[in-house]
Amino acid sequence: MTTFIAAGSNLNDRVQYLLFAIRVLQEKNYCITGVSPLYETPAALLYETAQDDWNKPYLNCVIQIETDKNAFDLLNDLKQIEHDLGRNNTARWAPRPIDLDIIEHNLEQIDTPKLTVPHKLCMKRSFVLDPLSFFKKISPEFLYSNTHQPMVMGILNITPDSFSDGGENNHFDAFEKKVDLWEKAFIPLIDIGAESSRPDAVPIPSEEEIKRLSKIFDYMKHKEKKIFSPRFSIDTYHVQTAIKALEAGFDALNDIHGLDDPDMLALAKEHKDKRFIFMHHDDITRQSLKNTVADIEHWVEEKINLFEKNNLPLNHMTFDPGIGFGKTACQSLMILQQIDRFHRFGLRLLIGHSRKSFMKIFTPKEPRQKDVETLGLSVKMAQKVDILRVHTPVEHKEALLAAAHLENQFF
Ligand code: A4P
Ligand code: MG
Repeated sequence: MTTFIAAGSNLNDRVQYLLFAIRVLQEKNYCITGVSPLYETPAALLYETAQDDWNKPYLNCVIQIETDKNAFDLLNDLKQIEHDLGRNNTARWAPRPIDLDIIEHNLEQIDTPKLTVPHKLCMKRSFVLDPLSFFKKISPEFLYSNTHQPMVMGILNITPDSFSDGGENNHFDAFEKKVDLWEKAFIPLIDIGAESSRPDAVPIPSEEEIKRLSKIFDYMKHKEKKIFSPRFSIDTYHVQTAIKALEAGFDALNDIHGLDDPDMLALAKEHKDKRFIFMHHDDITRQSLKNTVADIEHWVEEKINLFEKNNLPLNHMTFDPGIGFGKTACQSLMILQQIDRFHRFGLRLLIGHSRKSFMKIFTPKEPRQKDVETLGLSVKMAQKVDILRVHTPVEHKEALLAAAHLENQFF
């Protein structure tokens, strides 16, 4: 029976409490089948009781388990774990080392004084829905609420000619340091690319790409598997590189050629446990501006048909409209303006606007200097997309957490 548990902590070492809870669940013979990335969110508080020192940000995640136990036995176990981890302030919504709630249990409906499943408030709470959406399709009207917080994906380029970070991560040490830094800041996703995709970059063959990535592949194979470490995607359109990356332990593939290559599609069929980002990249610069989004919608529809025909789990497919790829600056801007038109597909939605040249519409700055503009757009886009792919993920996470306080929920 598949069950989802929402876990939250806003006291002391929040990661340790969450890890502890997962470990104890395992010891109690619950089979952990998935853990979402961590979301840092403002505390939702109650009007009557809220005190300043209760207003501490939470770390939340959703834990997917398989169990034969009924929901009441599970609830007893969760209460025991909360107690054992030192939860003693019984006031409602007081700060807590750990809170474990049953969100869904074998799709049962339970409504008793002791237990309500699905949890009665979960459909209102982005700190439950956002991590839950990592596993399940959630209807857009619930997901993209005022308090929705997208996942931030850090861009890590291993290229000597990268236009936006000047190849500074060319050295493996710098790579490791950055991953470590981002992990400590709870950046959930890291996208690693070894070929620059700027408009005038010289394409490289997969052999060269694999050579550039060889140390990273070793790193991925041998790195300690931690529950909350970031998920890694490989940014490549070369099948050979993608095969090696997935074998090495990458969690996802980011294909700027939109899985057009039949071999790439076959790879997706082979790795149904992995995630795939498919980007729109057709040249539409000659199409009329007003049809921009409609053209891309049409392309997405065809892709969805193809994925369905190939039995690919749509929940694992992320759509990227490809800002700056085969588009004029105005077309790129228009996509951002009308991004919510893509919600109807129910696919996870990623935007990669960071440092891109369409910003010439409002700034003459060089790519590397456009981080403030990127962040400005990100904060405005945050409630409409699932993933923001950016060069400055730590600053993004901090800015988004601050902005989320303006939508803080006092019930
Ligand atoms: N109960 C009923 N249904 C359930 C269920 N599905 N799962 C009963 C777990 N328990 C359930 O819960 C109180 C009683 O609800 C239990 O004894 C059980 O019999 P609790 O977890 O002890 O108390 P609580 O957590 O204070 O209340 P509740 O209603 O669970 O509220 P929430 O939703 O857990 O709110 N802000 C952020 N950003 N992140 C958070 O995780 N959590 C809360 C607590 C407030 N603000 C937050 C967060
Ligand atoms: Mg609770």
